[in-house]
This record gives sequence, structure tokens and C-alpha cells, in this order.
Amino acid sequence: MGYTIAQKIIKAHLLSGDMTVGSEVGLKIDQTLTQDATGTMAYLEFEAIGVPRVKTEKSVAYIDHNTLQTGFENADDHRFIQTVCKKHGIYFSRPGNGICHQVHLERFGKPGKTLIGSDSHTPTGGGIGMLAIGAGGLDVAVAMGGGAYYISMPKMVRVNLTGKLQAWVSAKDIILEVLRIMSVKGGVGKIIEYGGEGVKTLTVPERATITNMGAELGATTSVFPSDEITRSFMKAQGREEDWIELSPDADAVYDEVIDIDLSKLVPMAACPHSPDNVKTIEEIGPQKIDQVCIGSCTNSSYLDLMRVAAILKGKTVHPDVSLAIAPGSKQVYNMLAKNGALADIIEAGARILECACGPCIGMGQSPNSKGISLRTFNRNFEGRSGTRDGQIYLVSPETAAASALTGVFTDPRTLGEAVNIPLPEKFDYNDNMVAAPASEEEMDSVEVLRGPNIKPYPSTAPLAENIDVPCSLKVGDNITTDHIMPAGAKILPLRSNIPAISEHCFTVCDKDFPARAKQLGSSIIVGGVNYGQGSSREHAALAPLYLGIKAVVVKSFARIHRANLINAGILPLTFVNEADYDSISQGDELSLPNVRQLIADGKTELTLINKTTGKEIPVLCELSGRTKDIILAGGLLDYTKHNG
Ligand code: MIC
Ligand code: SF4
Repeated sequence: MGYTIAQKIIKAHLLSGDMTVGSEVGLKIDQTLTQDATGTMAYLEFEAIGVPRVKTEKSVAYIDHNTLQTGFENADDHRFIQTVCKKHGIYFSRPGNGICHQVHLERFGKPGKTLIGSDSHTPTGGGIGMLAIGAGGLDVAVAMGGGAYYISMPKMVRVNLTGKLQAWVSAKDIILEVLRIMSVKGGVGKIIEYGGEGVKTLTVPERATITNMGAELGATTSVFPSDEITRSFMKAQGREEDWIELSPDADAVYDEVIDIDLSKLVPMAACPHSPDNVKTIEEIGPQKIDQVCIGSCTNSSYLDLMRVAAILKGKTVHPDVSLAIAPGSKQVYNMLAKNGALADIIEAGARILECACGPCIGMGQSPNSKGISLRTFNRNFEGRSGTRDGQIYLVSPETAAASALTGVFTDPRTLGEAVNIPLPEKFDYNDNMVAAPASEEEMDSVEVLRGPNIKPYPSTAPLAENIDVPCSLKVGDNITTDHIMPAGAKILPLRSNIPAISEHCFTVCDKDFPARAKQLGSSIIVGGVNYGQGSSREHAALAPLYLGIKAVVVKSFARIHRANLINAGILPLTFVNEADYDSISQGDELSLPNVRQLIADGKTELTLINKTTGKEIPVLCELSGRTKDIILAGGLLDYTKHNG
């Protein structure tokens, strides 16, 4: 039996386990990336592990999220990251150089290699045939120290692309179609591989838009073959020597196949408040809009922005619309500046933002009350824009630019003849904004600079013999990490200060939660399906840890968040019968008697007793040998310190 692309990369990097679906595999990690909002914690964890110099082939730290500096916090954290990287062998991409995924794809990613990043959109690297996976900061820290990264062996899904996109229909519309078909939880436990004749019609930046937003499927990652198109992209980046060919074996077996005829797709939007709430622009109709934002790691490539510039050229943004544009990298920005496209964008009235995440994570440009904002981003969760009742629609750059001119939802196919922007033969690359680390001889003399905002990792304790605590919060389905640990300009500067950031934990759902949890001392959270979808932020586990959460009992978990809970030493439990969700109310006294012994004995089915009602509820605690030991030790940091 042949292998899929992902199986080939996994096989070549397998350190432990066998490749049976669902069983745990340990992978050798070639590259890591961090960004600043998760990076400070990841490097504090790396320091705690105590390995002097990274053991990966390439580790890069990007500054792209916390770039709005309204106080000392972000600047201090950036200085910490810069110095800690210099000391320990990590490349440092300076603020202004661009969004981690865009820059990594341009400058460092390599087909056939493994990459983990402390950001859920790390799968962007799948656009050039990498096995690129989003992970919690602590997992990235362990990988930097040379440790394996563990996933449960995913199922393989093949998305078979045929035909060719019509003019003005975009790669964004392809991934919106996949989201429409599979939903935000349809990819959990799966790797999505793209294949078929249609793949040959897509450039690397288009492929990367698709693998990037595959994160919204809940998938472990997404991957394209590495072919001649990949080779010409790498060559245009001056990195042809990094290219290898990669394709699935002819007899590779997929667990699921989805067929998409590209020629049938039309411009679409993900409507509020979920990336899978997809409608065509035609179905939405010519509704009035207030704001358009173009950028983010999904759609801020040179090709994206050249198309936008061509649409805006010689026109003016509608008077009722604010158009903001953030190029994805310095390379993109520079090329637009040199070829005059930036002038066309400025002339049309766009507000140019720095090369960073910006509005995607609520760092400015929050829309007006109830404002309708069209964004080329990947997430439209409630409140994420910074405006609680903001109505965010996720669209292609073409739809965004066309609508910015008319002031209403506009199908870009009405723009007339298509613009043809070819991939440049040579990108305007240089790495002058990437600082190399100190040499091995010099590293000891580098001083790591820490600001007063940096507080230590929360204290942990080995798993208790019994858990007897109340339910401090009950939430519904599809809770995102933006609910658990909101981001935005006001809260993000607290990412290195767990006590302070914990004051905002779950406040989107219940503003009294942090105070209640603290008053209770220890407690349990109850949730529905796909709990913890969205980002990789381990703060969504560390804040609950700080607030005394001992276990989270839900109908099902999103992958990265479940791993982060285990890393934080919080028990992840699922209901055996989903209907039992209804038998727990907030405030009920819950008990897991003899839990430590049962888990140590390898029991996977436990009994959760609702002492308030007397009901006995069967729950699953599915831990492997390694994750079991992590939970018993009180988290991955303690486990790693003791097990090396
Ligand atoms: C996001 O898009 O939600 C983020 C902000 O990039 C997060 C990381 C974080 O919360 O710092 C992610 O995607 O993992
Ligand atoms: Fe940044 Fe948005 Fe991409 Fe997250 S999704 S890395 S916030 S641009």
C-alpha cells in the first residue's frame, strides 16, 4: 500500500509509535516558529527546560501580533524575545518584517520538512509541501530543545480539485467551499491533502491561502504536493536548492475523498460568527457595508495585493467605507512600493497599516457598533474584532476590493475583464530584518533582558488523589479560544503576565467568572462540542490553571486546546453519553473519587459524581502512556524536567 504526502513526511520523521490512525506518534521536528503573543511564554518555558541552544535545523521568532505599543509591555516583551533568541540560537524576525506565516513561507519553509509553530495557522507551510502544524508554546519549547512532537495519527482526506477557477474567483473561495462542506469541526483528527489536475492551476500563495485557513476545519494540518510550481516559487525566492519533489504514491489510500470542480465555484463569504457559515455573495445581496480590511496571514501575498491594487487603480473608496490594508511582509510591501502599486492603493484612499496581524486580532481597526466589516482574514468569531456586535464577513481580496469601491457586497465578477498578475520571476528578497543568533562562543555573554510585565509560569501540582470541586462555569458548543482567553489590543499586552491576563478569562461569556473561580479556589468547567476551537494560545489553558480549574468536561475537544490542557496538567474529560451534559448545572458539586490511582492504572472510563443531584456520569479520560504521565506529574513542564 502506498503513502500519502503527509504519511511520507511522518514516516521520515517518526521517532516513536506506529502509524495506525488514532495512535500517538512522536515526530522529529526540523523547524519551529513562534510569534510574539505566544512567544514570550514559549521562551520562558524553553528557559525552564534548560537546554542552552536550540537543536532544530531552524527556529525563528517573529514579532507580528503585539505591534501596537500603548505601554511598555509589548516593547519589553519584544526586547526579551530578541535577547533570549540571540542567546539560545534562534533567528529573530524584527517588527516590520511581516506576519510569521507569510515570511516563513517566503524565506524559510522547505518541502518535506516538519515545522511546528506556536500559532494555529502554521499549516500555511503546507502550501509548499511541508508538514506544518500549530501547537502550544510549551510543545514548541520542547521541540526547540530537541524533544519529539506528539500527535495522534490522523486520518487522510483527499480534496480532489478539477477544472480551473473562473475569472475573479479566488483561492479563498476554494477554502470557503471546503469549510462549507466539512464545517469547523469536520477536520478534527484529519490531514487534508490537495490533489488532482486543478492543483496545477494554483500558485504557491494561493495554495498557502488554502492550507492556512484549513486551521478553521480543526484539521491537524493541510498539505499540497511539491511540484514544478513550488519549484518556481522557491526559485523566485532565491531558494531553488531547498526544493524537493513530493507527491502521493499512485496507490495511496485516503479515508475520505472530496471532489471540487473549481470552474463551478463562485465568490463567497463566511458570515458572522463562524468560518463555516458560508453563503455566496449573490445570496447575501447588495447589503451596505462599513469597513473593509485586507491582509492577515491568509491573504496578504504579493499576488493578492497586486490584484487589489489593480481593482482600486484610478478609483476612490466609497465614502461610507473605511478600507485598511496590511501587506503580509516587508518583501510584499517593498515590491508594491517599487512597482507603483502602493501608490494606486494610497491614491484610492486606503489606510495603510504596518506588516502585521493588526485588525485580525483586534489590534486596532475595530469596526463601528453593529458595523459590517468585510475581511480577507480567516476567523470571524464573535467579539474578536474588538467590537462586540461587529458583523465580520470573511471574503477574498477581490470581493473585498470590489465592495470597498461600491459600499455594498459586490461580486467581483461584475468588474469585467480579469486582471492577470503572474508570479514574479524573482521576488525582491533579502533577510536584512532577520537577526542571526550569537555564535556558540558568544552566546554565554548575551544578557536576556526582562521587563516588569514578565511573571513566572503559574504554579502546578501533581494530580490529586481525589477531585471534589464545584462546577464554576457551564458553556455551550463551539466555544473558541477567543471566548476562553480573549485577545485584542487591551488584553494581548498581558500575555506574559498570567495573573493579570486571567482576570479576562471567559469574560466574553460571563464577566464574573474570574472572580467566582478564584473565590471557589478549585473547580471544573463543563462545555459542549468542539470546545477550544481556534487558536493555539496556551493562555486558554494557563489562565484556567491559574484560576484553579482541575478538569474540563465536554462533549468533544479541538485538537490543540486539548493538548494545551494536558500540558497545563488540567484533566480533559469527555462525556460517554453527550446527553449527560444536561445533568450538570453551574454550581453543582462534582467529584472524581480516587482519580489519580484510576488514571495511573490506565483506566480510561471514569465516573464523575454529581453530588448535588446524586447522578453518576461516565466520562472518558483518553490518555496515552506519555500524556498519562504528564497529567500525573502536573503538566508537561514538570514532566519534562523530570524525564529530560
Ligand atoms: C489567532 O489568529 O487567533 C492567533 C492570535 O494568531 C493565535 C495565536 C495567539 O493567540 O497568540 C493562533 O492562531 O494560534
Ligand atoms: Fe495573525 Fe490573524 Fe494570522 Fe493569527 S490569523 S497569525 S492574528 S494574521
